[in-house]
Amino acid sequence: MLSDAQKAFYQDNGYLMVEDAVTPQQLARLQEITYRLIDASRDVGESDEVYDLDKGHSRDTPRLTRIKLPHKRDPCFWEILAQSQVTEVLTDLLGPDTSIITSKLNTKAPGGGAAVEWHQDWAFYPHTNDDLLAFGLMLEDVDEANGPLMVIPGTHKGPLLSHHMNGVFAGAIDPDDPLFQRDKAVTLTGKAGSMTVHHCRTLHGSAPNVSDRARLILFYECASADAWPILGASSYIHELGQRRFWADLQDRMVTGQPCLEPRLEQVPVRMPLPPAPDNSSIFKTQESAGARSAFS
Ligand SMILES: O=C(O)CCC(=O)C(=O)O
Repeated sequence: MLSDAQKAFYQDNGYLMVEDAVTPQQLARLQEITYRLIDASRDVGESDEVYDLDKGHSRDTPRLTRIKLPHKRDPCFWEILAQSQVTEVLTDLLGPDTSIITSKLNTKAPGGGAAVEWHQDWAFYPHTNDDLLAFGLMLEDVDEANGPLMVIPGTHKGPLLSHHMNGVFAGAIDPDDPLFQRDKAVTLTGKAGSMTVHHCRTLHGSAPNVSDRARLILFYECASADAWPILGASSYIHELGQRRFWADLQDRMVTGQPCLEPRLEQVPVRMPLPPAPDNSSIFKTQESAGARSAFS
């Protein structure tokens, strides 16, 4: 699927835009399921295991920050990752054996949908090596106004910035960090069906949605099978115990086989501890830890 030039661009810059990552039929199906899920949130009064509600959510006006783990909500979300052109992009960049860490459908509502403060995904879940990436499949057009993803090229090869604030892991950098070169930011806009790719160490964030259209991006975060998680991140997997961990790992394999020999690389790690008062999502982590906003 990816040309050598695209692979080299990703290796050099730590991000990539892939146009027409899904077919029009696949896109239409994903949109239909997504709008059905959003509609079903009308009956939900507080955030739960499926929905993260945004301020102002009501039966009449559903406002969500996120649908959690979409690949567990409908088989179509799994098929797009495991049996489509998206799968080819995954194996082109991470090799034949890959697993999913998590998925989320960030649904920035029109007129204010929350910003995501600048961060490196790696700070949330360090592994034995950094062959991890995130896909962001655009389910509607993304432009400058509806809160596009922004990345700082090349930061995947740089240091891990501090994500601690007020003595806890805040899931965001300090906007005044001298290592934060905001003037280098690239904004990733595109047509529905386009997909962003960013490396787990690439610094990224996104502004609030100031348009009158929803910003729907389906994120899949994946790892090479030889990247093993380091204990201490805020993941359910650490609670599973050995037998359930193994069963869960089989379910999370997207392509190929689990790898029992972790590849240990010299990577910068700082454990995301102690946790923020509410670490149930990135939005809650950043808010409850008192992360300073780069967007206000
Ligand atoms: O929704 C976005 O714009 C960014 C999401 C993100 O970076 C995250 O959830 O880790």
